Amino acid sequence: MLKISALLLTAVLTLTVQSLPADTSGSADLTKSLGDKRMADTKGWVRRTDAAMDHWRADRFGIMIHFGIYAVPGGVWHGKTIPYAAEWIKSAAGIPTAEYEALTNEFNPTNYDPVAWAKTFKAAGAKYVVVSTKHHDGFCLWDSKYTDYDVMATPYHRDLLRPLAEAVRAEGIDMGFYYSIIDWHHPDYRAAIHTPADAEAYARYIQYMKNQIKELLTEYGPITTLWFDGRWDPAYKTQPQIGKDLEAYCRSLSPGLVLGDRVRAYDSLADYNSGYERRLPETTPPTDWESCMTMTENSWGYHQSWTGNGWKTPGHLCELLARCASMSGNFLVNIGPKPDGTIRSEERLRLHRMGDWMKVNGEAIYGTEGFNLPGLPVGDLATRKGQTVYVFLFRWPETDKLKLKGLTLSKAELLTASGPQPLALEHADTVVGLPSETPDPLGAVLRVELAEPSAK
Ligand code: FHN
Repeated sequence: MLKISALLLTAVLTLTVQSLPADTSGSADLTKSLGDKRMADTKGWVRRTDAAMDHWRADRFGIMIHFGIYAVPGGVWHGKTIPYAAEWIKSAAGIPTAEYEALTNEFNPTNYDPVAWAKTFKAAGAKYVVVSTKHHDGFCLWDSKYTDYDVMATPYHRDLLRPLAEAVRAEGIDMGFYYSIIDWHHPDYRAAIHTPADAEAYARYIQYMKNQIKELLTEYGPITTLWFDGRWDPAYKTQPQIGKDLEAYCRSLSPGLVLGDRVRAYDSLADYNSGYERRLPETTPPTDWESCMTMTENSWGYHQSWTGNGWKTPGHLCELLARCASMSGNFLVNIGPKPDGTIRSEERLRLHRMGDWMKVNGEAIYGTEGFNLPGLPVGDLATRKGQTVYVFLFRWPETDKLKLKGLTLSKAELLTASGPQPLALEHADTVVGLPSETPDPLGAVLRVELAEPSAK
């Protein structure tokens, strides 16, 4: 309470929130044609080519972490399994606020080992991490000056973010923060604005967000990306100026910051399209983009039930990663740590299996762009880096010959755990000598050199 009272004195409202008309000009047709309600207007979108954005783009593979007091029930409330995203349990199980917030008394991740987490992320081959600092329930994982509803109110009583940011960076991985615009806890949050009093309250809430964002962007070392979420409530969605202002504020605090389009109302794109949630686009989008993906069907936070939840195999996850790279997009795979602070074995196993695959095949992912190679019997996933083309063989051809129609090749090799295996060329576009079995049950990569610059 002391923290908040002190801050009330200094709180200054910098934004007057009024019910502005929705700025959706131009986006409706595009949205319809792309069949994607989240896809915003690409008109006027400029691809960022500065070093920070190029770096983000080259990373291709990141890990998202959803951690909070919802991990304590882990999708089970009063003995009943709630078959919905575990981080939504307050809403999905209709838990009264006081009862939900009492979970702070039980949140005590004593086995939390950020160094071990960071080593697992490194072993997975991830290049960036995005951790939920505050989800829709409003609970904060750091010692925020602006609320008492944070980790300091729990028996754990220690900032969870600082040691994670340090450990992640020590592994050479970029640190990013997820931040929910929606807040079920904050008294000034409003889903919709009905009265002038609502507008005033919401303005105070926006200032609260800004205060917290300043903490996150200035007190935790270099944060490469800020991942906003929950822009769909009318209070935010119908007042696009709020998002624009928030975006400008973030950029003023951290000039190279990479921002997904969820910082904005549904009116334009920011730096990339972050709307591909638990799915991938069907064709290469005209913008930078990222797919965030659960390992199970639909739970971001820890859910006790793993079996029967539509989980993905390690091979499936590698294929999704390759599919993203083949369409010049990033892949952000999620984990939901357990309430004791450890990463569940199913997730650890998948991250390690992905890492083993990336050790051999990562050059086909990092720093590449999608390459158009349609009509192959083995699928059409391919990337390119300069004159090198990588063809993903998630379906093994079961024949020693593969024709890459339209390409003029000078060299072909198969990437294997014991190094590149040279293959012969029969014609300028035909690779021969493929072994009868795939060198990697998760999916192999054929690396070819183009003999001459290709327009593809
Ligand atoms: O409601 C959230 C959900 O819990 C999760 O955080 C995902 C991650 O992209 N985002 C929201 C739904 O769009």
